[in-house]
Amino acid sequence: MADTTVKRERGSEETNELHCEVKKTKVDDNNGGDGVGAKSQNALSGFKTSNVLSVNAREKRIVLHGKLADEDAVVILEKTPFTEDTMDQVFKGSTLKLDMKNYIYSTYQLQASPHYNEIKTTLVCPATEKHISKYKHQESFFVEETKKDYETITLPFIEDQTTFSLEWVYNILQKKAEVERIVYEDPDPDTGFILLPDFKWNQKQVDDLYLIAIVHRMNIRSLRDLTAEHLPLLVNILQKGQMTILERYSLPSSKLRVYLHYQPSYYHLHVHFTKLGYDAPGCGVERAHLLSDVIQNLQSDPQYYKNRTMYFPLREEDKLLSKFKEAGRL
Ligand code: M7G
Repeated sequence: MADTTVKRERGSEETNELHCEVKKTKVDDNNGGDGVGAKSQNALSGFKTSNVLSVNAREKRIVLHGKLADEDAVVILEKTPFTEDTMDQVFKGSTLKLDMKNYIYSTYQLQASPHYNEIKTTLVCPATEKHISKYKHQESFFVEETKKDYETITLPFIEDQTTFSLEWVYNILQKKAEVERIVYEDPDPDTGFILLPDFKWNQKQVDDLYLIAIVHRMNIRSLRDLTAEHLPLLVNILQKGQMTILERYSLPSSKLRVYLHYQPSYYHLHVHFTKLGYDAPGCGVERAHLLSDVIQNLQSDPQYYKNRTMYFPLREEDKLLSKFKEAGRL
């Protein structure tokens, strides 16, 4: 059987860490650096839940909105996937309570040692209205965005600074945060990028591998800004990203889904690398554009993404949806 466990080498949000003590809440002793990973007092013990933003029984995830030291905060709690190499330990060090037995069938409650019961916890604090809305379960609506709609509705909306702050992206590019998590960097100012684990991935197993490549070039907001001029950058990300993931995680390109989101949440060009077979949030056809397709489209038409009509879902509280409605486009 394939070993899907990541051999760990090392393991921020756009938040004000001084107020909310974000870094110290992580409890992974392998991570090191900057207090990240250090075991510490539970900074979340003072968290007061105001409401549940979403709950997903299948993905074993709950997202809460509440207050932490008088600041609005969003907390995401997620049970993590099993790792094969810990199974022996899980059986050895646990107690077993029988629920029912019938013929050859029996069900139990296995109580493993706390170490094997870690809950991946993400804290956004202080959380803005946008964060609270992002994590809230909402109805979605498909939008058709023509070239003209982009110029008259979407672009002014992006330029109005009403989108999410890019502070966390700049922190990564300027080596102010997550430095020890960088998996690969090509420093070239035109074609270079930083590849690192997405904060949705705990890096303990490749089954749910999720990395992002953030480009060094500034001012490429999204797919819409791409022209044939950017082909060397895109090809570089695809090739070096795939090569690095093969070397580091033994995952060949035939097992990788490499794509861009449109619309993204953060308007600084970045590419998602997820494992094929892992149902990563946002990998569906309504939002994900395969990087290989993007490259081919730009090779056949240098202005492809400038001119075409794009389709994507927006959620009922998205400000961009209101703009489309105000313009009579929905
Ligand atoms: P997106 O397509 O702009 O938006 O992707 P989405 O979040 O709606 O998918 C941004 C990606 O960056 C997502 O996959 C996020 O999980 C990831 N991400 C967001 N933040 C704030 C961080 C961070 O601080 N560090 C890392 N490593 N990843 C992040």
